Amino acid sequence: MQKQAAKKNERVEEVFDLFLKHMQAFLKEANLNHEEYTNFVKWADRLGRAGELPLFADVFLETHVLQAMYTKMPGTQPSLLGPYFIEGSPYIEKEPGKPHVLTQRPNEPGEVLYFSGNVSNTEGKPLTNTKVEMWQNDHSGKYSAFDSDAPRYNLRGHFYTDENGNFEVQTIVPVPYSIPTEGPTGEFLNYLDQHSMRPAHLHIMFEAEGHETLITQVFFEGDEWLETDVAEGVREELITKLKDKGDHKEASLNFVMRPE
Ligand code: MBD
Ligand code: FE
Repeated sequence: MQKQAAKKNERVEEVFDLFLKHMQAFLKEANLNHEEYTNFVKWADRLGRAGELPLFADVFLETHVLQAMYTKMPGTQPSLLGPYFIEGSPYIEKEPGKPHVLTQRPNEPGEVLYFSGNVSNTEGKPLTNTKVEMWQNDHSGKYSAFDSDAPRYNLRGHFYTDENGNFEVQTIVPVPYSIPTEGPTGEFLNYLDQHSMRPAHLHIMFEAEGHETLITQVFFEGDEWLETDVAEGVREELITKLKDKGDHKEASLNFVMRPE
């Protein structure tokens, strides 16, 4: 018996036709030979088997998808979701008058950071009760649930903006991140003679009723990798200052969401 065919998808057909059209022009220009094609297929197979396809796609392609979609739109520029977001982060309660404390180990290594911001929309209205989801690496440069053995939701969590659209969270200062260099993605970086670093960043995602979900990142002035981020995720308006307050650092940034 024949297998039931999957339903035709017009969008897949449209995009694949376009892909082929541009692929033909690209192949002509690149002058690709069959051996190079075979090398590519073998490398892509290693990439998938190593579980690095999401990493590779998010490092080398995602920024171009975002820039094609968003560069001319009002509101805060999105940045990369990246390969290290996981669902189900804990809700972070807070004590009255104090900031939220991002999930962390009892003596989480690193410099204490108080990060605050305001969320409004492109019409200037403050967005109360907006879900703020955050994740970041730890002081050793690792992400929980991936390359670290910290608890699954370490330095991950969510909370909501207050009645004025404000939030404040206590966390640690993230550090520059090297993407894995041992696998097929690292092999590819070597071919390009490119470093593997991303500047230190906070991942942050906002969800508000009636608004487009905003997935973005926050970067810090003076980071040595801002100009050469391997994943090209930096946007000027996402860079803020890390202020030295003696026993801790402070930073803030405001965010603007687009109504749906
Ligand atoms: C990261 O930490 C990241 O944020 C992205 C986009 C890609 C690789 C590693
Ligand atoms: Fe990241």
